[in-house]
Parts: sequence; C-alpha cells; structure tokens
Amino acid sequence: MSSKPSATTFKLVLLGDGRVGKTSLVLRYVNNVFSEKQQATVQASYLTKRVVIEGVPITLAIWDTAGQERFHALGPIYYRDADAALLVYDMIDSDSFVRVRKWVTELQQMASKTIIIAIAANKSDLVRSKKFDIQEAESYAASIGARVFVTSAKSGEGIDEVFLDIATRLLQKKKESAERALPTPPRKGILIVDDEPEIEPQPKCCS
Ligand SMILES: Nc1nc2c(ncn2[C@@H]2O[C@H](COP(=O)(O)OP(=O)(O)OP(=O)(O)O)[C@@H](O)[C@H]2O)c(=O)[nH]1
Ligand SMILES: [Mg+2]
Repeated sequence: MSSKPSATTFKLVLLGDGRVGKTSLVLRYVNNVFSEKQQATVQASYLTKRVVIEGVPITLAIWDTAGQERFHALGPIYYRDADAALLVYDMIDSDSFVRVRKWVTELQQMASKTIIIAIAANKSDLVRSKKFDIQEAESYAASIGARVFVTSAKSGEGIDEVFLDIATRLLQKKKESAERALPTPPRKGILIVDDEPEIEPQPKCCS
C-alpha cells in the first residue's frame, strides 16, 4: 500500500498598507475570485493553498493581515515565525511603497533572519501606460534580495508568478538546509593519525 508524501507546510504572511489589495491577491490566488467591494480585513485572515513544485507537494499557510494603522501592532504575531513575507503596495499610491520599506526594516529587526521576501506592485490594471516606473521598487528589492512582481488581483496578472517565486525559494532553502545537515563524508586518501599523547615533564624534585 502506498501513501502520498505529506506536504511540507510553509508559513507566508502578507503585509502592506490598508486597501493595497492583500486580501484580493490571496483570494485571486486561492479561489480565483475578485470583488470590487472587498471588505477591509480585521486583524487577519487565514487560508491555505496546496501546490506542487518540481514534483514536491507543499502547503502554503497564508496569513493575510489587516493593513489599517490601528492593527499595526499585531504584525509580530503573524510574521514572527513566518518563512516568507509578501509585501504589497498599490502602484498608484506612492505612500504605500513607503510602508513597504517600513515593514522590511521591521522584519529585518524582528523576524527570522532567513525570511524570504517578495514585493507585489499591485493594481497594475489601473495604470494607463504600461511603461509605469517600478525602477525604484526594483532597485530597492534587489538591495534586500527580493524581486518585484507587477500584479493585478483584478485581471490576474502576475499572481501565480509571485506565489510561485516564493514557493520555489522556500523549497530551495529547505533543500539547502537539509544538505547542510548531512554529515560530510570522510575524504578519501587521507589517513588521520592521532598525535602521540604528550608526556608531561616530571617535576624535578629537591632533596
Ligand atoms: N482595480 C483594482 N482594484 C483592486 C485590486 N486589488 C484590490 N483592489 C480593490 O482595492 C480595494 C481594497 O482591496 P483589499 O484586498 O481589501 O485590500 P487590503 O490590502 O486587503 O486592505 P486591508 O484589509 O484593509 O489591509 C477593494 O475595493 C478591491 O476591490 C487590483 O488589482 N485592481
Ligand atoms: Mg484585507
């Protein structure tokens, strides 16, 4: 009798200003739905998504936090032991990008040192010219080892890509730490000889 391998679960937290589209991104990704009248999140909501990356099943345990300022202090509850953070801003609201930087600074001080970060520049459908400027966001992201994904919860643009990037990096990190945990095999052709124990000099005695 064969049983399916159990999926590894990774914890992902979404952070960002209020109204930038965090809930909409998650609902588009998990349920493939979008609402123009999405209600503001209170505290946080929780959803899961199972995906298979390169044949490996994983579960994303997604914490979608509330962006309104009055909920800011709850952040640590959700990011403290998170494996990854998706920081979201609204492309047509530059203040919301300032908030992304603040979250990154807080994560760098308070969250796991190895947390994986990605940035979503959301609401791309509202940007008339497709030559919108995400250069600043891209160079900032590069400086913190992250990537920016242009997304629209409304049209679906970039959603699968950003979650796939996170899931792939989580799996890669897990593989690397599993490899590091393996004992290193002894190198061939090297004979290890214990040093002779040193003979302690006998104290000279006096008469
Ligand atoms: N046009 C457009 N509207 C969007 C997009 N994403 C979200 N919205 C709208 O923006 C508003 C806020 O979206 P939410 O998903 O509730 O934003 P949020 O970041 O979860 O907000 P909080 O829960 O308050 O932190 C809603 O009216 C959504 O319909 C998008 O990609 N394009
Ligand atoms: Mg929300």
